[in-house]
Amino acid sequence: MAAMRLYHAPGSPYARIARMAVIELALADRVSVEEATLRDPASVLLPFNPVGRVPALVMDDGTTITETTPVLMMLDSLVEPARRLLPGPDAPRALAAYGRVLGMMDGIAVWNRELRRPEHERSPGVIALEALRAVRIADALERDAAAGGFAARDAAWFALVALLGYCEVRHPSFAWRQGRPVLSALFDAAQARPSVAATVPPPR
Ligand SMILES: N[C@@H](CCC(=O)N[C@@H](CS)C(=O)NCC(=O)O)C(=O)O
Repeated sequence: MAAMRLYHAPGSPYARIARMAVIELALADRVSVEEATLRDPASVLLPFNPVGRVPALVMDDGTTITETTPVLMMLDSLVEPARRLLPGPDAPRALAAYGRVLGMMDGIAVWNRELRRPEHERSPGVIALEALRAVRIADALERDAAAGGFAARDAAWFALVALLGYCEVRHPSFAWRQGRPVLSALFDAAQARPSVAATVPPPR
């Protein structure tokens, strides 16, 4: 029986990285993946995780690890070093790529949250700032990928696929494919990978 529980929400790009990691690291017999509601006072998550966000990894003793990177660190620790997904300090470029993708994910999350507000509550300034940030980072990622980045199937690659997958179906306000053929091709090719195919988010 699985001793650990990974809480997720089907639309969360952060939780999707952890869900793909469970599949990639072949941890399904040790980590059960369970759905939690978000922004819900009755969420199954809250007794373990006052933050109320996903991903959250509940260990068998109740210790709950939150935030994508610490969750990945724990999942990685369950397999032998050669199979781990998170880049270490000995791979600064991969680490930089991972950080860059997470930074863009944070910005897209802010932009998307703003768009979900009633129109009269939206901040045009926040939307403009995040739209500009997204374009800037996506252009840099396009250049990174064109220069040979994202060749390994590491945390940076899975984070990139989760980010683009989120934009594709849940944040269509951002025309991320436009002018970015390398990222588009990378994303399209990624869909055949079982961990990617099994975790596609629902449309919003
Ligand atoms: N910095 C966090 C971000 C996680 C996050 O924002 N998750 C969202 C879903 S995409 C969430 O759980 N939101 C619920 C809330 O804000 O209450 C991480 O690295 O995991």
